[in-house]
Amino acid sequence: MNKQLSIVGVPMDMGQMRRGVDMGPSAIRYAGMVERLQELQFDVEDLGDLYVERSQTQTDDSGPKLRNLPRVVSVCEQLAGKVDDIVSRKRFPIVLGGDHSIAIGTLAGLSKHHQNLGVIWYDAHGDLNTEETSPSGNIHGMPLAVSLGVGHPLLTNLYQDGAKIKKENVVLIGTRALDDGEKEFVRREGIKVFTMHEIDRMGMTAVMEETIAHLAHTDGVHLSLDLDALDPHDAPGVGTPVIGGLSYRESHLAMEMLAESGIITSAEFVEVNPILDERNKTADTAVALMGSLFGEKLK
Ligand code: 6HN
Ligand code: MN
Ligand code: MN
Ligand code: MN
Repeated sequence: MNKQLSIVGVPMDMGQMRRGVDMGPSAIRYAGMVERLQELQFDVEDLGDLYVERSQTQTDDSGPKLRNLPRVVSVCEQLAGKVDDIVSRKRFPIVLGGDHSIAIGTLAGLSKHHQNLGVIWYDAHGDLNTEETSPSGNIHGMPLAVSLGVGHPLLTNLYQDGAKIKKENVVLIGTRALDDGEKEFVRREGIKVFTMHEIDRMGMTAVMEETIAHLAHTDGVHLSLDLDALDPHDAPGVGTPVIGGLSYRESHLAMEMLAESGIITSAEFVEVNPILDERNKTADTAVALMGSLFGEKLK
């Protein structure tokens, strides 16, 4: 694994309606992220946070179907450039959210360096909505569709024109709250999905073995980890919690298997909202999972 890590925080809360998720990067750092990774002998560079406008004082001018579109676009452009630069310097990017809309920027930046990027979408949700199918108008429910080239042109053509990833290179894990339009998307495109049902039936070990095999032909794998994939018991500080989620131990097992596989080349941890949290539990969980992803148990 690349031992040179670069962290970038994105205090973004405009992809959804609950304030506080902009404080996610601070909460994750406060939970001891940098020290944890340094103990594992990584060279850690913290690039701080991107500048994101405060949303509370601004009115949304883009209509309810794509809330805060211009501002989401500008932050994601900025993030894409930052991620592109990190990878150009041969370092491993770790992006801290912020809401999940930022994945549009992360994947756009990564796509400059990968023709065949694999993506693991570890999330209760599919994030496969478009402005037509979205029940909320919140862009954090759209980043995976956008990265596959489906959505508003300002989003799909961000940083580089068109799709950033291919449908056969995507695996969803922990899914349990798909909207009707998202179910249709998954069926139409034949996307690989391990719902909670499959995880219950197969067990996380088999799910991760299949995931790793499914992505074996790619030229890098990005882990997009939405903390709401976990059960709200272990990750209460998220804006869109869904009961019946992955356990703390299952999630560690998943991260440990990814560490053993050595396939992960970038990661993001999103949707931590300290305002909704219980004593920074969700940020603590994020940092603990990073420990496993970066090989704590292999030491
Ligand atoms: N997330 N599917 C719902 C929507 O509004 O589109 C929820 C999206 C949640 C997004 O948690 O990153
Ligand atoms: Mn998400
Ligand atoms: Mn989610
Ligand atoms: Mn529990």
